[in-house]
Amino acid sequence: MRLDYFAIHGRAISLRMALSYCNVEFEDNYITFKDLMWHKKKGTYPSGQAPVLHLDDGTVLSQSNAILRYICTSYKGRKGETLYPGHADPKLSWDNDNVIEFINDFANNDYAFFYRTKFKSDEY
Ligand SMILES: N[C@@H](CCC(=O)N[C@@H](CS)C(=O)NCC(=O)O)C(=O)O
Repeated sequence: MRLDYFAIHGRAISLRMALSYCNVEFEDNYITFKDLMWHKKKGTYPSGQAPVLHLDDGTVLSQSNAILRYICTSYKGRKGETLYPGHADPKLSWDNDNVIEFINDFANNDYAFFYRTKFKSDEY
């Protein structure tokens, strides 16, 4: 499994944390802005955006929150606990989605501003 994203926390920190917490081995592949533009041009990333998770069977997943749900549905946590139970526990799933949406609001409103002021685009 390989995760493609910049060498920043951004939209990949939750994925890196979830994969680590679930003891899933993955390659943390740091890409550059130029790499992203290449993938965009070639159409190799489903939404033309990063992060992207490459599964061992060749499937390429995009959209950070959808990837997070995929990880938390597919794997158990360190203590063997279910992280995203879906229909089995709608309230716990809502609890998780509530946090995800909160972070999403932050990501949509503040990440771009923060990273644009911190880095030039080709330094990502
Ligand atoms: N909704 C997407 C947004 C992803 C996104 O905007 N990624 C940025 C990097 S942080 C990107 O790839 N930007 C290039 C573009 O949208 O053309 C997600 O959560 O994965």
